[in-house]
Amino acid sequence: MATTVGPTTPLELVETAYARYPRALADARRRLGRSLTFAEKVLFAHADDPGTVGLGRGVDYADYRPDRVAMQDATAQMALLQFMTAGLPTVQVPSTVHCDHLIQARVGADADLKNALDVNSEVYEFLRSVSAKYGIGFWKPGSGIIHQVVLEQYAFPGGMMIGTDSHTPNAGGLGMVAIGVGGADAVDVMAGWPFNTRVPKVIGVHLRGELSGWAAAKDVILKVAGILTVKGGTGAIVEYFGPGAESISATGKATICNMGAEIGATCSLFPYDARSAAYLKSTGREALADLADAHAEHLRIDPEVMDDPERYFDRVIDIDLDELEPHLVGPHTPDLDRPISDVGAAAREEGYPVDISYALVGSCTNSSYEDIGRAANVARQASAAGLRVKTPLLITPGSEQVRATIERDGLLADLEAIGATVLANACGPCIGQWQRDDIQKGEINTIVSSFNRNFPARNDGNAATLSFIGSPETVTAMALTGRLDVDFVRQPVIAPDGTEVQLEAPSADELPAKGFDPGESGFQPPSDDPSSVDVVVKPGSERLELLEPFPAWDGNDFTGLQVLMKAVGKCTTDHISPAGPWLRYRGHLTNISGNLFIGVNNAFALEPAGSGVDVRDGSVVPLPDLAKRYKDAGIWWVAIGDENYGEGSSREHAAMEPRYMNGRAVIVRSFARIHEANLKKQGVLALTFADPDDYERIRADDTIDIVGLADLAPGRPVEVVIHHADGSSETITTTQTMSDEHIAWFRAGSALNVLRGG
Ligand code: MIC
Ligand code: SF4
Repeated sequence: MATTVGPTTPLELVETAYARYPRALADARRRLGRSLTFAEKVLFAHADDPGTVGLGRGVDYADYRPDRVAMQDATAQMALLQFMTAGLPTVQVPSTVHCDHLIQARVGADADLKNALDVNSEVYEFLRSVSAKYGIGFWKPGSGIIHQVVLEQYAFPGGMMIGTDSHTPNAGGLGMVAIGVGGADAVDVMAGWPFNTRVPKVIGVHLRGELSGWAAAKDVILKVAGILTVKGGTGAIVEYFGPGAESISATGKATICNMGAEIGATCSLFPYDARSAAYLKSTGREALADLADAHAEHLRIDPEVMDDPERYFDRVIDIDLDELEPHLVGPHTPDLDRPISDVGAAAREEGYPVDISYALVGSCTNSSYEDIGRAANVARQASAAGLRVKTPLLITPGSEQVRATIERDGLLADLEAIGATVLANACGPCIGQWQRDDIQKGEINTIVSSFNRNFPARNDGNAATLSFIGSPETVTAMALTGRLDVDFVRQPVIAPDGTEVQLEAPSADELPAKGFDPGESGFQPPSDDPSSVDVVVKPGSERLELLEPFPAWDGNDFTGLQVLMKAVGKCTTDHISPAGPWLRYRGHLTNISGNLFIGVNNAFALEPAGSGVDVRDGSVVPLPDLAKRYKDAGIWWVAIGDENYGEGSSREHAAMEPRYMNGRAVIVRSFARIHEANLKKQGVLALTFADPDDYERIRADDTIDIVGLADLAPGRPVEVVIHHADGSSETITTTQTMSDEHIAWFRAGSALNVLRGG
């Protein structure tokens, strides 16, 4: 059955979703014997069978039926190359593709977009035609960043969606359980299968007081990141509740949910309230707001839970918004959190360069009308006092609708008046699509942004850049002071004539008084004659390559595996398979495998990052070359990781590349959720040291056996034998989180092989 996909969510889809609530919640209350959090309500209402779905939070695997799927261009290529092999005529769930990641920021919006259309034409044409053929809605380059477009058009309170991007949880700002996944998970759902995941734990964040002054929604999540750290949300939904929630706009709530990805949360969620209704109405969805009003009791926490949260949540965090100060996190990790007032001292102690080389506002996290409005308010104060930025300031609007509206309302002009440059409505510098000429590689320098991630080399490809994150108004104020060590809340900015200007806390409309200007529509519906659409993947293309199935498991234990590398400390997906210039090969597994592990700090060859030792001759070579050498020689290998291995992005390339290059297993101290799921999907064994200290036992010239694989069963530990070069050996225990279904994928070679066969 073909699904209709339009530029916005049809009311019927929401009605169908709401119709499931009364029965599902009755089942949930009966089975749990208690009241429910909002997250639990949404999960039960989307369970494949609410009467039997597993109840064990953090233990059971469960099948859910999401209402939608969204994909962005950098991950959609691999997702759709996989979907094409499933042999289905059309997707079974409303799905959309959004072109946002491949636009490089160089000079400004118009020229950059033109250039992107030119250099990426083959990929855009592939995505456009695949979408047209298989019933998928297509958003052209320039229409905006996936999460902003989804918030404006598709998100709805009490809905559930998955998206092939880790910041999909942005839609939680409108009360949607929106989960970031790898492409293979999206393929399952588009093929009509349920989305299978562990029943999440639920962390409650109780918000008291009200946001005011310089404190912004961003500061709430920066504070939460400081408390929970980059792995504290793993396996959990973070549910916000309490009176403070109502003091935050819908887009501010989305900012908070968006950046929940940085604490590893499965997703984050706010209840439906008057601010959500106002946003729905302002974005042309009055009827949807009325429908949500009529179902409001389902779209928030039960009162008993609000009164006694400790009883219902796995953990409760309390934040008093009245006391919240603006914060800045960084460098190199989003949980290194400090109030602005402490940043100067930290910079002196840690030796961070205090002159800021660039300031960047935008990204999917912080590019709403209100965000730009507050930044523009700071800019207007500056202009009135004759100030201009001391640090170059780049602005990336989140969507065409936001861009057209902030242009119409003069907010862009306010920012341009202090010297800001406006870039295309896209990810741009957030994902290394930033051609920066002012510094050399290796030069230590400080940047501040309103983005969400600050891993080394992420923005400009330079691992020596120290990247700090704050709210858009904080970043704008810091562009005016030009320095990390000026506390703009309490200290003045010095004008060129020497006068002192004290910036005041900004205020701005949360929604445009004159309504949104939709700008140029970027939506293309699927074809009504799919058989007439040809999807072209040119043989020999360097950008796109059809996929060959990975071979099935041969039934034998893995013996004599080499250790390709042992990651020390942080190893994010930006370390495993960086983006920036490599985004170019996201549809070509062979070519993108040329970046495998090039950002990793390998214990066996620390300098330069991304090197490994060929145990056969002791030579030190780049890890992708080493993996290729081993593959060409028919040698299988394992990779070893530290804590929270695979943190960050949903890109499944970070799992497909090791598989393709002869990796059999990844053994770590702990995994980030999406990456662990991606490894399993691609048939790689994802193992965790039962004793984290066993990580220390692994040496460069060891060989590894992974034994007892014929008896692999859910929850059963897996034995690993380490053979040292001196002839000694040790046996250690690892754990795994495979369900029967995951074991079937491993045996078949990948989840896709199972889908194709079934
Ligand atoms: C990111 O912010 O890291 C990305 C780029 O949006 C990724 C997706 C990708 O790598 O394509 C994400 O967050 O999942
Ligand atoms: Fe794009 Fe950055 Fe958001 Fe990822 S985090 S979707 S790269 S804007």
